[in-house]
Amino acid sequence: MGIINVTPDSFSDGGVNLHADDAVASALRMRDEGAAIVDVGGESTRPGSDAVSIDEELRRVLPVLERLAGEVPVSIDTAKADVARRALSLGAELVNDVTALRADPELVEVVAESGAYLCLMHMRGEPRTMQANPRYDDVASEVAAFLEQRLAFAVEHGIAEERICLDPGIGFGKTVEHNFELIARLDVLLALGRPVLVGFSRKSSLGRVLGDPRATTGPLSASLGAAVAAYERGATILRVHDVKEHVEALAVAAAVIP
Ligand code: 9MG
Repeated sequence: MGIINVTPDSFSDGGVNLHADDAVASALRMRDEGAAIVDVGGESTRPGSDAVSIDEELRRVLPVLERLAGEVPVSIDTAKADVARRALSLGAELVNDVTALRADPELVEVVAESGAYLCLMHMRGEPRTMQANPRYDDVASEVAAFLEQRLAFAVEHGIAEERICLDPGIGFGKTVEHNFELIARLDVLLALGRPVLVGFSRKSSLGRVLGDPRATTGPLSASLGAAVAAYERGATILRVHDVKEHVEALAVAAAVIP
């Protein structure tokens, strides 16, 4: 899954794809490099970020979605029912909701009625405050319990279980240690019986584990290491900025791992 942030303020690529022409070109390049789907989002979810209005989110993503329709499978990264509805009408196939259907009570119905795929992600707190001292007794079990409950909620509201994938939410209310433990113990999430999506690409925990305690991003080399580790432990979808390099690294890992 290639990342297209149509935002001015995402940490590692803020502004790069803010203009529709650039976002479309990036998405088509990612497709050509081997992305199975591109995840288009108009609201940054980086730690400390503020929410944007529906109108602003639509203004950012609609011109991109219009031009990608029929060109590449698209996921819409949003927690807002109105944005998801418009994206799905333009052909988006998956709704990537970092709030796991908790932010907008109408979103569950929009996804159910459309028959779209859905990604349910774990987040402790909200982006503005989530990195303020997150604590867990057992991070893997607590994240799994949350995702199990959100999966049940989605299915009860008419979303087919086969259409749902789960995501530990790397960096969303977690310390560096929590993030790496979640990958080490991915089996706890896989036990829920759904495909797991992992988004470690360029995240600050990578820079921090490499020795910079104030890092806000991580390098490509470290992103590749994390993606291969997640793949080895059973992740099905890797959400990444650098598609070509990840496709190559994962092709080699796949050649080793049957
Ligand atoms: C939008 N977004 C930013 N990071 C993400 C992650 O790790 N997973 C998913 N599903 N979405 C993310």
